[in-house]
Amino acid sequence: MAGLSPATATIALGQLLNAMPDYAAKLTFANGKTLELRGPADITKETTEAIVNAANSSLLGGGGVDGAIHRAGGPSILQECRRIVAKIGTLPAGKAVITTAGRLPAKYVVHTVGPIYRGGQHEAAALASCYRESIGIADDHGITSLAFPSISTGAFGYPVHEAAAIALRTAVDAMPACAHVEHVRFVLFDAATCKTYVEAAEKISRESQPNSVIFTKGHS
Ligand code: AR6
Repeated sequence: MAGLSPATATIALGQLLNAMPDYAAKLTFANGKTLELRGPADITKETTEAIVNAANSSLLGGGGVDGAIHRAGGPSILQECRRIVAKIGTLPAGKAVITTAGRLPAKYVVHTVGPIYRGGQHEAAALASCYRESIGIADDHGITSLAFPSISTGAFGYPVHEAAAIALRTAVDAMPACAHVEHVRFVLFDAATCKTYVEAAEKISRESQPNSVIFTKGHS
């Protein structure tokens, strides 16, 4: 920006940043619904109406994204989780429950339990169920936008490329039937995970019916 005054250069830079998409990639469906991939990013900062927590069966918190959500959201989330466990017991892998979101920008937290990876035979169905049940419970609550982390690919050891294909395929298949959910976002904590999800999304768009979905690449 040689030759520009500092003020003009600042405005030009601001305009450039505004014009840059904040997603890494996006799938836009013929019905106008969208599935967006963001990263590297922190799901506790998300402004979608609901965020999803990769919890464990106790629902009492833990490390990873679970720890971050409870720390940022404050104690009211844990109190609600305790009430749920008192009522229904521990939560099996593949199931989901919902609480309010305490101090988080989101209004709700959907808590789901991913499978622990043990070789892949039985875990794929449980992982798909996490996404289906989370989208279902969000839709039942009239939620229009929902953000997921990459469930099971941290402490629970699921290989990211396998998990990404299951996560995206399940979300893409579940969204059309939703009365309320219109925007699903994957908020991916590290660049490598984000890249793997972008590749999986591009593959889904390549394999879809012509004109049913548009794949857009954002920042890289
Ligand atoms: N925002 C988005 N993603 C995050 C964040 C964040 N703030 N923090 C971590 N991740 P994990 P799991 C990513 O281990 O594999 C807990 O202790 C992380 O980099 O959080 O389902 C629970 O209590 C990874 O890509 O969840 C359970 O016991 C992804 O989130 C167990 O871990 C999932 O990593 C669940 O394990």
